[in-house]
Formats: sequence, structure tokens, C-alpha cells
Amino acid sequence: MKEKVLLMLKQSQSYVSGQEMCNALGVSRTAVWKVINQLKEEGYVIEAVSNKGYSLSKTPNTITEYEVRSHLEDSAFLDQIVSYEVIDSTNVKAKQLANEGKNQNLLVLAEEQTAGRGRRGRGWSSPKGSGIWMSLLLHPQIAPQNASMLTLVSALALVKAIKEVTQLEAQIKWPNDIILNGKKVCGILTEMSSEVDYIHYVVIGIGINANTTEFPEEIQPIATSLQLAGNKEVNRAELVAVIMKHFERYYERFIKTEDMRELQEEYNNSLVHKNQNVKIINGSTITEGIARGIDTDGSLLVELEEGRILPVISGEVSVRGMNGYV
Ligand code: BTX
Repeated sequence: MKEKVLLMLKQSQSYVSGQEMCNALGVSRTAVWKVINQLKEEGYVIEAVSNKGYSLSKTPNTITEYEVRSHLEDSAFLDQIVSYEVIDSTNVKAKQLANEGKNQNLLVLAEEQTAGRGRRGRGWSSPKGSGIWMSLLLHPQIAPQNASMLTLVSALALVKAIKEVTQLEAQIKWPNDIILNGKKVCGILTEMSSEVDYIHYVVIGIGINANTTEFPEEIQPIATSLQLAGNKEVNRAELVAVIMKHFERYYERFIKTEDMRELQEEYNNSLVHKNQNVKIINGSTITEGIARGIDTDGSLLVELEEGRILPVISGEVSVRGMNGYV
């Protein structure tokens, strides 16, 4: 009902009368009035003029299901979108929904996460209203050992979408960070439930500092946002929709071969460390070399001093620039 009222307001060039809404929706005037008030509480600015009706003059910058849907082009890719004001973690929610038997492509969105998760038990700062905290639940019929490449596929979609929406040229820090001006603007956490040879589901968690302007002290040196980098507020719902559009395209190309052969070149062109010295940190072992790009299996090819190429598999390693994070 709320969505329908909103749609009528958005589609109308001027005022929509209360009676028109009652007729179209088959409800009472009081019911329409209640929905209008709910929308106002959510940040929609709606003018009510007697004898004319209602008119929408401002849409809030939110990532609710209906705002995201209003930017999605016709696509059958996403079966369901669910959005929350506050949640512990969208990845946890997506996994829960999968375990409850949701076997569709589903997107979970949240305005705020109270226990946002990074890799290997680390946290992810997810303050209210400024970022995009979302998880995509998929059921790809691919070999489980190839699923980690979905992080790379997602990274490509993020770079492309950021460019389309903000004109900013972000880069990828293999395997799971998106970088702007040497700082982290997005992180990706891909999780999976599988048997040895069969995937039950994959959850791709994406955290984007969209309009964040202040970060907790401990991440200030390494974190930035799209707004800080571009000096412009980002329409978050639009960005989510554009990410999904590009993800769908890259995903289709990846699924055909279950490797990165079609996407390798584009990926390597966006690699922040391409042809740069890097440190590969594996526990207490540090290996230095020059990052040359990814291989078709998604590993990072690092040229060692003696000329040998070392394929680095994501998982336990961290990649760092020679003088710090990038
Ligand atoms: P990561 O382990 O590579 O990065 C986590 C590290 O990044 C933290 O230890 C901290 O140093 C830093 N960090 C924390 N918060 C931020 C932030 N907002 N911006 C920049 N740096 C930060 C990366 O893990 C994967 C993160 C995925 C987050 C998404 S949000 C939606 C989904 N749900 C969920 O719980 N996680 C994912």
C-alpha cells in the first residue's frame, strides 16, 4: 500500500487527490492519510493542499526496497529485496534467510548495522543512514572452489557502478577492497555454505562508505567515502540499482566459464597495485614482489625478485603496499 501511494505520487506531475488514491487503492481516506503520515516520518516531504490533494516535493536518500526498485531497470535477476532500518549484519540475515529455505536471488539492505562484519572476525563500521550495507544471496551452480572469484566479480561491478554514478575512478585492492585516493571506500565479504562438490548458497556482503563524513578514529587513516572523494552526496538507492545492473552482467559472463578469463583484462586495468611492489603477508611470513595482475583462476600473480611468478590465493594472505595499506 505504501509503495502504491508512493508510486502514484512519483508518477504524477502535480497533485494527486485523496479521492483518486482511495479509488485506485480501494481504501478509505483515513487509510491514505495514515500512509501519507508514515511516508512523512520516513523523510518524504509531501505537501497537502485542500481541493488539490497531495504532492511529493522531496524524496529522502534512503535504501528502502521501494527506493531501490524505483531505480532498477526491468530485470529478472533479483527475485526479492528486503530492507531494514537496523540489523546486526546483512550477511547474517541473508544466511539466515537461506537456511530458512529462500532459494532465490535475494538482496538484503540495511541503513545501519550494529555488528557489521569484515573478514576473519574483523568488524565493519556501519553507521546509520550514510552508507550502503547490503548482502546478495545467490545459489550458483558452480564448483565450490570457484566461489571466491565472486568477490572479484563484485569488485568489478562496484568500480563500474561508482564510475557511472559518481564519475570517480575507483580501483581494486585484490581481493576484496575498493580504493579511492589510497583509502578504502568499500569492502566485500563473500561467505558460502557448501558440500565438497555442491554449493548450497553464497552470500556476497558489500559495505560502501557512500555519504559517510566521519569515521571512528582507528580507521580514519585508511577509510574514505564517495562523498568525501567526490564532494557530492550520492543517491544511495540509485547506486545500489546500478551495482546490481553491472553485477548481473559480469556474473553472467563469469558463470559461463567459472573463471575470470573474460573479465581478467578489465580487472587488471583496475588493480591498484598493478606493476607495483607489494608485500604478501601470510601470518608471520612476508614475501615481497611486484603484483602483475590476476590469473584466470582469480589468484594474484606476484613476480618475485628472482623472476619466478608466485600465484597468491586469497584466503589467509593480506596484500600491502610497500609503505602502508595501499
Ligand atoms: P576486511 O576484513 O577486509 O576489512 C575490515 C577492516 O577494515 C577493519 O578491521 C577495519 O580496519 C577496516 N574498516 C572497518 N570498517 C570500515 C569502513 N566502514 N570503511 C573502511 N574501512 C573499515 C572487508 O573486511 C569486508 C567488509 C564487508 C562489510 C559488509 S557490510 C554488508 C555486509 N554485512 C556484513 O556484516 N558485512 C558485509
